Amino acid sequence: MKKWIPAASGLIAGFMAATVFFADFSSGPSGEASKDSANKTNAEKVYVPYGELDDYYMLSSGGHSGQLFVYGVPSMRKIRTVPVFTPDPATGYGFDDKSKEMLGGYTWGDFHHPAISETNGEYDGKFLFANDVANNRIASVDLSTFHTADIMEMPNMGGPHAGTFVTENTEYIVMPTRFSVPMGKEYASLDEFEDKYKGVTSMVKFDQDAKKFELAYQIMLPPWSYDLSDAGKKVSGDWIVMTTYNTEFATTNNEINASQNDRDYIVLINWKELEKKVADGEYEEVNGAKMIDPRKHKGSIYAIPVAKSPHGVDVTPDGTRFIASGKLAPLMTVFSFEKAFESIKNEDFAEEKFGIPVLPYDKVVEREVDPPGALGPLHTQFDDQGYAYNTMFISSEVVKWKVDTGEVVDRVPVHYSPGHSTAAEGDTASPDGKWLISLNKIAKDNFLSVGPSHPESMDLIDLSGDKMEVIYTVPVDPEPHYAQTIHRDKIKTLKIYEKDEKRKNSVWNQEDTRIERKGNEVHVYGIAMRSKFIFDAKAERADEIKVKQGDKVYIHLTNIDLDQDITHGFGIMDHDLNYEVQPGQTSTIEFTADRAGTFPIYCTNFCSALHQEMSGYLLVEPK
Ligand code: K7E
Ligand code: CUA
Repeated sequence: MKKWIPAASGLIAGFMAATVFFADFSSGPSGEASKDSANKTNAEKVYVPYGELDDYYMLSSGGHSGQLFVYGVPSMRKIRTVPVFTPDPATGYGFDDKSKEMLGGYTWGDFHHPAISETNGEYDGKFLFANDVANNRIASVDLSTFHTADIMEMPNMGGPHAGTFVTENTEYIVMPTRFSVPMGKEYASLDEFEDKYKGVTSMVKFDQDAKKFELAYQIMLPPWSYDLSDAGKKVSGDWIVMTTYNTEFATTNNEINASQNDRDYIVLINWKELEKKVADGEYEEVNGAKMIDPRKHKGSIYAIPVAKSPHGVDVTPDGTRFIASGKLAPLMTVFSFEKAFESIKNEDFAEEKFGIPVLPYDKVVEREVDPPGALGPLHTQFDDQGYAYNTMFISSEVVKWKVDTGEVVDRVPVHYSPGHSTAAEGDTASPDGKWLISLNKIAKDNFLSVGPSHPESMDLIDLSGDKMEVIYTVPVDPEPHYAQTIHRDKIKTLKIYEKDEKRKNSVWNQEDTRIERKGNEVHVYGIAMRSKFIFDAKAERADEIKVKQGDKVYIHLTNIDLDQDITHGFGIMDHDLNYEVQPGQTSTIEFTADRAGTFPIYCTNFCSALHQEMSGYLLVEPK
């Protein structure tokens, strides 16, 4: 058996044999011996000694788990799961009143693309945005607490798969749709697809002080499907670019029918101009959204033909180019913003689709990059040396190439079928290089088997030498769809929630604890501290909640232990209720005491030596 630490390169060699079927390596695997100046072994590179911290946070979507996964890089240790679209009993997310209201009754979401808020095209580490493909929602996570701050549902959309991504200064969070649907999802036969169905993009604003979303406006586009998109930077800062597929308008057997055309489109949108249109009232109101229809409000939206069923499009860090990946066409196509602007200025249009002028491909393209045998390019990341890195889904590899020349300089196998990859600060105006993590859809034989279905995997790739080197792999729960990797210095977390005596429903000392009755509503204003609950300090038993059957009960709990990491839980037996109060936090749960009886209450978070004693009773007196 191999030992786990030094085995990284040996394992890779082992994988190589298993990978022949998947990949055709023209340049062979990269060197297995470390060539970086420090001459560290692969094991040393990933090892973060006890007591030291990782350099980067990798913030990864949890796909249809609806959660956000937080990893440290380079150790690849999982640090936390942050519940976003799915209730989580460990933290009580979705149980307390605020988070329950945010979730709106849903018990799952499909979170694909995290986007960290940006200032001047750099991650600023303040918020992270998340899309829910399944239920047309957008969420924000406050990176000072790693708590979900707001969730908003958007009308007229058919799954905002192609979001989230942010404009240069987080003016907008952009959410293009995957499925086209009739406006308001009203009934319309699929025979009327071309006519009645639309592919809507939402432009969302986020107020960072109030921590609230607002739908600014929507763009009505043809019933194409939209895939992962990006915002421009610097020269292209006013623009967003989106890829499309199914421009065939297929409504059945899409595997074949949506892949007929040799070309689909890249859509180019000037959001600054559209913003002006909206301010000037150039829109229609559709189900509460300000809708821009390019057939009525001309300009600001253009299309460019691109090789068959493109998957993603990424803007280069300097904002001068955008790169579309082929999925079904084995090539990356580099387009020039400058050329596109020139064509637009000269009104050099090849045709028009749905009121959208189509720019001539030849005039906007800069080059096609087609590494021999590399199949299924999906997404592009960048480093600090002018190189691009493309994941190849079908040939299971990462290809490194020079953006300026299209020259392919290196290829490395990953295991297996990578979707996205994430580079350190990889979506910013100044990527760091250093690390690339390949987010693989299939792990197969890499880990101990847990049945027919295995975890997904993440391969850590060292970018510091001339050759890429896969140095480590970790399993991950489905599905680490996409991630962003941000330097740890940019994230400033709270140690505790600040003591705010004016906070609604908060109680900060024993004397103020109380249980108040208003008709059949009972409000408990309690505190949690090591190692007891105090619901009413003046009562005979301070840790007892006594109500009458049928009462509506509100438990407002404040954790007055203002010490980092001292968190308390609150669970009630047989009631399917549990929530968490972090240091200095106040939260409320609400329930109807419809069953008479005696129900123990206890702290669910191991908080002190006397955690086991931190308990009480809920007594529900029969009617
Ligand atoms: Cu992230 Cu098509 Cu879901 Cu690629 S998009 S893997
Ligand atoms: Cu508080 Cu355990």
